[in-house]
Amino acid sequence: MRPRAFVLHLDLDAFFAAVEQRDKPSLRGKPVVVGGLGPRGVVSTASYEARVFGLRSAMPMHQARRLCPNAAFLAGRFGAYRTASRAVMRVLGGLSPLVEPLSLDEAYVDLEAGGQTDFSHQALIELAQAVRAQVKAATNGLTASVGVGSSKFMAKLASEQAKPDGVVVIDPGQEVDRIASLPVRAVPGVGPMTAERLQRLGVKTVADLRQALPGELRRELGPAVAKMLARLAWAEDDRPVSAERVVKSISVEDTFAQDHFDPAALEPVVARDAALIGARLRRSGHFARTITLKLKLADFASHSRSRTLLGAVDSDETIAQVALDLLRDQAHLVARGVRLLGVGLSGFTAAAQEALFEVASARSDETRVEFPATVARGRSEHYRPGDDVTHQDFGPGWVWGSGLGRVTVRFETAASGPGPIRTLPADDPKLRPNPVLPPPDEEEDEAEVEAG
Ligand code: TTP
Ligand code: MG
Repeated sequence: MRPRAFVLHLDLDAFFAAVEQRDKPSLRGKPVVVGGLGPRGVVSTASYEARVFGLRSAMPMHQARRLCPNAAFLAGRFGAYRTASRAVMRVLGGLSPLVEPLSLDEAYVDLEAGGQTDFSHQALIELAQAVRAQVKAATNGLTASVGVGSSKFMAKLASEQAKPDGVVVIDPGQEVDRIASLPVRAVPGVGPMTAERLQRLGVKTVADLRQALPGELRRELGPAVAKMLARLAWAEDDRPVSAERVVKSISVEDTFAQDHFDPAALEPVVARDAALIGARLRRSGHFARTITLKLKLADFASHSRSRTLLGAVDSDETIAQVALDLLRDQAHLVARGVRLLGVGLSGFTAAAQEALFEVASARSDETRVEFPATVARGRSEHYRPGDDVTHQDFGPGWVWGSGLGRVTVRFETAASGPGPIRTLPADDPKLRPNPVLPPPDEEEDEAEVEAG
């Protein structure tokens, strides 16, 4: 570990919602929710104005609508998010050659590799403020929070504490005290499952973790995780910032305390894993075409089956549906006892291919059909809330709502100030979709999915 605060972590504030507020002036200062708008959709993110009502990422959309009925509920515009992300990563690339993107809106930077020599508190605060100003300028107004510390753990913690729109520098020497009273969830790698297991041992905070008996931790979590956590509890984290993160697949796995013999008992596990992994996929800004279900049996035999869909998807519902189908295909194995179940995604693309996606066609197993990476959405009946449109007479605007053959559009842009609303026939020949196209793929885009 280096005694200098050389890791910078940057994370945009309420990213998807902030892009929407930037481009839709009438929504600035108002509750905005971006996510799946269908009956089983979940919240991707909520603006800080909506968070006051208790809205959170991954919350079911129907619950969000109940808690905050007056929010604007938008479907999301990935082209715009990817464009903003690209601009942010460029700014960070100017700071150091060692930039590790974790998702579309989040990255670590190794400041030492970038030639920084002054690691005084004041110099780091100034640097972080300068980065935030550059990000704001490069994205036409998005705010980022920045944390700086002596490790990834500290830098990320610092940026969380800086939220929203702030800077926190954790000086070397402060680390151990700084984390003592935090819940174990603050430790990297501790997800809901691990936290639950720790809770069973009476371990709630980082300080509790330091007191825990090594033998108990090993038994509950396995030797590798136990060792890692024992170190992280003392803020020992020497994970390097690494720019090479070409991740081609992501997965979640559950190892069961007792073997399962009944496929029905595994179905809720599959559904939960699908939601977890779906959230990670959306966070990375990707869509996936291949879904894999892995089973490890009591006799340690390992079986996995994959299905490649015709179109790339990112909804929990579709991932779950295909994974459950794969489970059904392997139901005969379950009788041998399942000790581990995993759901994985691969075949990432930057754009959805919803027009081509039909679950029925997904059932024809293991057939790979190549399609172009982007399919233009484009018929009037497909206008989704938040989509960009343009009208020959009224200019550019966004879809406020649609249905019954009509589209309601607010004619405004990032630069225009709040604009008027008009309701038009959905087949008005003067009205066209006007999507922000995602930037062409560069090498760096490969690195945006978190490993796991
Ligand atoms: P986050 O950085 O976790 O959240 P945020 O930027 O919206 O808010 P803040 O950082 O200020 O707390 O995620 C970045 C984007 O990733 C988010 O805007 C939407 C997307 N996302 C999902 O789609 N699903 C999720 O479960 C999460 C956590 C994020
Ligand atoms: Mg963020």
